Amino acid sequence: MKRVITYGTFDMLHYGHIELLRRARALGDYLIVALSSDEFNAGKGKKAYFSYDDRKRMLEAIRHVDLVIPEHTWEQKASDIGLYQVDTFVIGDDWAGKFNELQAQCEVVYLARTPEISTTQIKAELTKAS
Ligand code: C2G
Repeated sequence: MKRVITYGTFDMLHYGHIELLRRARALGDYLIVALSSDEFNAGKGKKAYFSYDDRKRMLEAIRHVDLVIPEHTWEQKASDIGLYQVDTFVIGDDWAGKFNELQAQCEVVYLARTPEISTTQIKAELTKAS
């Protein structure tokens, strides 16, 4: 069984996220999503609209996703890869090159982001429309 992991906030889930998850899952047989906690998001300078629990519930409803675990720190990736026997680490290419050190443990894949959609853009357009 080929196990894949990816990390992110996945706030206000949109088709860009779904496309990432679909392609990530297609690289193996089992997809783990490490979901940024509300506290970790604060460290990323992000305040998610939906709580961790709500974001987790939405991800768990996606057929491409097999397991959701919390992302608490930047550093946990190396231990997660060992703990969950991960074969492939995947993330969008806005992070290209940032996690190459993980190549010592597993395959590292940067997938092209889906253009024209982001949570930031959605929030900005909703604010403008209101
Ligand atoms: N994404 C995408 N296309 C978009 C928007 C997002 O492919 N239009 C991808 C991102 O590249 C990322 C994933 O969807 O791989 C989740 O995006 P975010 O929730 O913005 O995650 P991010 O804040 O980048 O967190 O430790 C890594 C961080 O937790 C990544």
